[in-house]
Amino acid sequence: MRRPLVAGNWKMHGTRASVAELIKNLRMLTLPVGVDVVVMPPCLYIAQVQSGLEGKAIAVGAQDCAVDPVQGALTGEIAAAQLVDAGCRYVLVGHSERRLLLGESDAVVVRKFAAAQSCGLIPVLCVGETLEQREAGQTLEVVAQQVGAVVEGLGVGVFAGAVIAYEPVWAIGTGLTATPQQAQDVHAAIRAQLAADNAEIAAGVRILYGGSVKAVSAAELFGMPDIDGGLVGGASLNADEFGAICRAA
Ligand code: G2H
Repeated sequence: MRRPLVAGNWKMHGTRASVAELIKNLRMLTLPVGVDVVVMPPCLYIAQVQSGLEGKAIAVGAQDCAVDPVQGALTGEIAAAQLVDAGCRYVLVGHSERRLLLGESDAVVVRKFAAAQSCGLIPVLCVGETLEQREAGQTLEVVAQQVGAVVEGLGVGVFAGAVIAYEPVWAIGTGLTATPQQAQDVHAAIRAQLAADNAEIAAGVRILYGGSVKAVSAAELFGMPDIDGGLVGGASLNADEFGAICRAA
């Protein structure tokens, strides 16, 4: 009953020329019916991608937004309302690269989540543990804290229509993928955490897996009961590979 979603996070990759090439190749893809497909280019290229993909069933999203939803004096940031104006439908919040490399706290992530939703964007809340935390047996605790911060700050109701992406940090861009069972265990724990507050919202929220997803690993991951699609980084820069991942959802 949950509609699968596959999102391509292009991260800080691309030039106008390479983006044009990727758009051309994405346009040629045969995409599955019944699966939501999104690409998230660097902000500079959102307008190019939005117009380049016009008429194709691929939505555009952003990789981050400002804590304040509307435009104002916040040098270097981009407001959720501006992302909507540029044609975005989704936005990542709390990607681990921002949490770890830029020091983004749960409090900041909660504000970004709220800012996104207040403008009608679908927030994709990224959560996940580091290798040290997994080895210390803290995986479920860490993820519960990251999800819990949003529930405590905004209420469980905000997850109606929102998306969660579980991305173990040790699997991001490393070529290591969580086994389908490792991922399923965390996805089930997230859903159970939300169900403790609201069973209906928990049953409806889409939880994506991210971390070195490739065409070869996608079908098995997406076949798990609580995995509703993927957040794909490196592999989303190749249209054929991305298309194959979408078709596995
Ligand atoms: C995890 C993922 C996409 P990759 O960050 O967000 O990237 O698939 O390259 O591990």
